Amino acid sequence: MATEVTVHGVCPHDCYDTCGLRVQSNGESITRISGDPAHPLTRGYLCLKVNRYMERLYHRDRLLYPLRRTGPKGAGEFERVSWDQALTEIARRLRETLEEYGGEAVLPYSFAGNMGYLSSGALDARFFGAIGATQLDRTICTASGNAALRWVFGSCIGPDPETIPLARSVLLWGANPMATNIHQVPLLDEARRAGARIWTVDPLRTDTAARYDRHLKPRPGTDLALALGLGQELVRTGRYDRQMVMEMSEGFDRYCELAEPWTLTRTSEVTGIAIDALRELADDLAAARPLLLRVGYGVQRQRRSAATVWAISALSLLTGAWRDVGGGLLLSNGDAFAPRPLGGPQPETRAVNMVQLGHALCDLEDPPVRALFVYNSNPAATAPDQARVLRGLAREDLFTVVHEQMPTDTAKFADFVLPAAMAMEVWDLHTSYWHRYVQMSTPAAPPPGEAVSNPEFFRRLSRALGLSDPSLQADDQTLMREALDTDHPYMSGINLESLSENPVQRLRIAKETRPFLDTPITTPTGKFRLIPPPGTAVERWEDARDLGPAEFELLTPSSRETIKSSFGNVASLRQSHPKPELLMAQEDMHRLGIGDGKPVLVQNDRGSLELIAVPSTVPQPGTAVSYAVRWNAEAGGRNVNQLTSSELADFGGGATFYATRVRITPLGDAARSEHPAG
Ligand SMILES: Nc1nc2c(c(=O)[nH]1)N[C@H]1C(S)=C(S)[C@@H](COP(=O)(O)OP(=O)(O)OC[C@H]3O[C@@H](n4cnc5c(=O)[nH]c(N)nc54)[C@H](O)[C@@H]3O)O[C@H]1N2
Ligand SMILES: Nc1nc2c(c(=O)[nH]1)N[C@H]1C(S)=C(S)[C@@H](COP(=O)(O)OP(=O)(O)OC[C@H]3O[C@@H](n4cnc5c(=O)[nH]c(N)nc54)[C@H](O)[C@@H]3O)O[C@H]1N2
Ligand code: SF4
Ligand SMILES: [Mo]
Repeated sequence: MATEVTVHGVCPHDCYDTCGLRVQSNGESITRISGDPAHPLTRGYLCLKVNRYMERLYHRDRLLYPLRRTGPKGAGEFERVSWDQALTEIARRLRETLEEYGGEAVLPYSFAGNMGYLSSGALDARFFGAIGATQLDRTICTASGNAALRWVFGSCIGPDPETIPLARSVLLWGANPMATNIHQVPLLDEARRAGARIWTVDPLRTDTAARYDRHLKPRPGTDLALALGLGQELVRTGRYDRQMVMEMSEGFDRYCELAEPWTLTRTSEVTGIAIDALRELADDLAAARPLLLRVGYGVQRQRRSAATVWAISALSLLTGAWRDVGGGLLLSNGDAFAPRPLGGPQPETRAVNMVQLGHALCDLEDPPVRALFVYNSNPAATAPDQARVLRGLAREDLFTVVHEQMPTDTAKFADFVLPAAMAMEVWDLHTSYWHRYVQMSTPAAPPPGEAVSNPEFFRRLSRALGLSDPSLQADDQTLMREALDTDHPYMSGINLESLSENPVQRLRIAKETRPFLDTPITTPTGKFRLIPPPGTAVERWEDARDLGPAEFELLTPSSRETIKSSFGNVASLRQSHPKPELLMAQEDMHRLGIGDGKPVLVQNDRGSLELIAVPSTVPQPGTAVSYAVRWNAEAGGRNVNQLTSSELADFGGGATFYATRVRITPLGDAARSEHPAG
């Protein structure tokens, strides 16, 4: 007889909130997933997506058995094989590659599909380290912003989100918590009820911008000018924290030199924000306390990403925002956590920047990439410069292994697809890049079919290849113990025993601890850096080239219904937008003769894509929006990443997804005949 169990789970997806889950099962399969009310910040409720998790967990397309390719690459034609057959063949191909080309011909590709400690950067990293594979620089999301934070502050630490209700002025800068960080919304609302003014700085009229008090709409990619302009105004009027700037920082003179040209007039011209609004914001920055700069990753998917995050960080120093509990700058709390990394020592092999996967697959030599292992990621849909990525994945001489839960666009290109367990079916430990809780996730039921966890997949691969190092076979309990075996004071008393009793534990750091005032500044000199990160061209400003008549800035930010491509096949989340859409300002559609709901061709030098045009007040004229990212399979094998560039941002190697220019033209006679004047 099956027995009812309820366990504490953790949402594994790449999201600020890292929610606590309550997972019920009958011992054989999971029967219900809800929020765990015992989590102090995620408080027992879940987002739109994870409220539908049962639909994803036992989706009829969920991968249950190993598959071997039978058709041409990308056709998605497979036959079922046993794990033994799959592993024997994979090991044979891998040995051949290692003998003929060496370890660097093998490329792992993974990101944060599952953020658990055991699920990424653990036995996977040990395995690829053991065979001397090419390293992957995992840059696609936060690299430039985080590099800028580490440059200015020494680490990615911000105020505790539990202190947000204390703030009396909040800037949500390139962040859209209504979609991406839903558990922050009640904290912001609480601050507002207590009298806080909340600003949104976003080119788009997002739900977040609509909810709060003031909305500044910079032209995409001009936030560096905005931040320097505000800083210039604070310095010019003498309204800055002299002690923080003079005694705790270095490079104030250089900062002043760089900010000096950014008068409010010039700032207004470049950003498109009215001078009065700039002045009002500068006044708030100068006076309102506690002041929280809640920066989102949206500002750092532009060309001047790191310089922008540096300049916004400088505002946190000029204003002395860090002095107040509830104030400071919060982009990431990722470095507040100290579990021990599980990946082990890595050999000195070449590195590939994951943003440039297309280039790596199509162009690398000495050696070429001959074998690709994808897990926790779906690059055929999510990587930029997609045409090149797909060309690379289609290479007949590339051996591709994909460990997945779903038949993704990437899995379609695999030689072997291996079924992956879901988070509610495996042991794991989780931290968060936003809040300060460590959580243990307990499996509620076994994985269906022959699906296995990420650590188990890599144990099997290591055995198949005959690798003898015992650390490659470490079991889950050992890995969890190793991760928690740290003498970091924040982790004191957080161990397997205490987590088994209470699976949601706060780091041992008081909410009132002010980063960098009550804790050390960890830059090499122990001072904040007002000098910009090296190589960022702060002064070489090319004014944004004017847009041609059918030219647009294309933004492809996070959708409320998915996490990037994850959840893209959950039907109930798709109902309201069955086809990939392009949101445009009504006047742009009218000007170009584009009818509501009509197809348009969106193109640039990298690729093209058909989308359905929908009039919207979200974008301003000259900007168009398509939420990222839809499955390629929905639209003739392509999505918006046909249009995005693999150019790297200014520092830290990050992606530039939001620096995309496109031309938009109506498609089909129907659209044209409705607007003969178009
Ligand atoms: N529902 C949902 N939640 C998610 C995700 C998801 O896809 N869906 N993704 C997860 C992931 S992987 C991440 S990294 C986080 C990201 O979550 P956020 O940090 O919120 O970042 P983004 O969604 O990339 O962008 C936020 C906002 O930046 C704006 N933006 C774009 N360009 C500019 C610019 O030049 N200047 C300014 N000021 N703003 C700009 C966009 O219009 C967007 O509204 O969210 C996570 N949570
Ligand atoms: N145009 C555009 N493109 C973007 C962005 C954008 O804003 N605009 N954002 C970028 C950002 S911020 C990010 S972070 C990337 C994210 O891009 P990806 O890393 O590709 O993230 P997902 O699309 O969520 O795909 C994660 C995959 O991992 C699988 N998975 C989940 N859990 C497990 C597991 O335990 N084991 C295994 N083996 N697999 C698992 C899921 O089924 C899913 O297919 O996308 C980037 N792409
Ligand atoms: S996706 Fe984010 S908000 Fe939704 S349940 Fe997971 S962690 Fe929570
Ligand atoms: Mo991300």
